[in-house]
Amino acid sequence: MKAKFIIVEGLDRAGKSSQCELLVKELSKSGPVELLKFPDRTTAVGKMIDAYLQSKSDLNDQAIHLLFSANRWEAVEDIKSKLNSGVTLVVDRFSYSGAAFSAAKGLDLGWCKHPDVGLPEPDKVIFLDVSEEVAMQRGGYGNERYEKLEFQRKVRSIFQQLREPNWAWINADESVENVHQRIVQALGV
Ligand code: NYM
Ligand code: MG
Repeated sequence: MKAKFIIVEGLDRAGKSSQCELLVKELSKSGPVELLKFPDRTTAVGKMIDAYLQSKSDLNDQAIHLLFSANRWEAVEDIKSKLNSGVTLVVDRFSYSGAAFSAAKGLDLGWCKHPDVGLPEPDKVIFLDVSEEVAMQRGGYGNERYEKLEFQRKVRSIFQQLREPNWAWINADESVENVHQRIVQALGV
């Protein structure tokens, strides 16, 4: 199997982390696979993002947007070298989250997309669409910035604008196993 760059997107509480883990397990049956997650909170830039998300620091909307983008750019050599050496990457959030969460604050969508131009393009985007009711049943949102119903609604509507025909838009309200099966079907593996 040729290495693929697979991006998993969705609102908070959509089940991305669990689904990414299951997908990595499944794909590893047919070749090398690794999981990446953005924001990567372990880098210097990632630590600034983490402080912002936890409201331990304040940054203006443009500045934090550019930090999220920088956090992807600082991984670009690693991403490219892995893909070139045949490692499929499953990525928990990437540029689409970057655009959707910042544009939901009222920033221009075109401006939001621009800093990510030139980053690797996905072979497939899986969007996990969770309803508000199920997100609430899953324990509701946490304490981080953006984890508010009204804001998540706006983010979802921007994701709908970003959606392209090749996205797999998957109902994430179902059981973990069902959602996993749908993802596997969408990828044709
Ligand atoms: N987020 C994530 C952004 O606002 N911009 C980005 O570029 C990325 C990758 O960070 N609410 C937001 C979405 C989430 C938050 O992500 C933290 P996670 O996957 O919950 O750790
Ligand atoms: Mg979250």
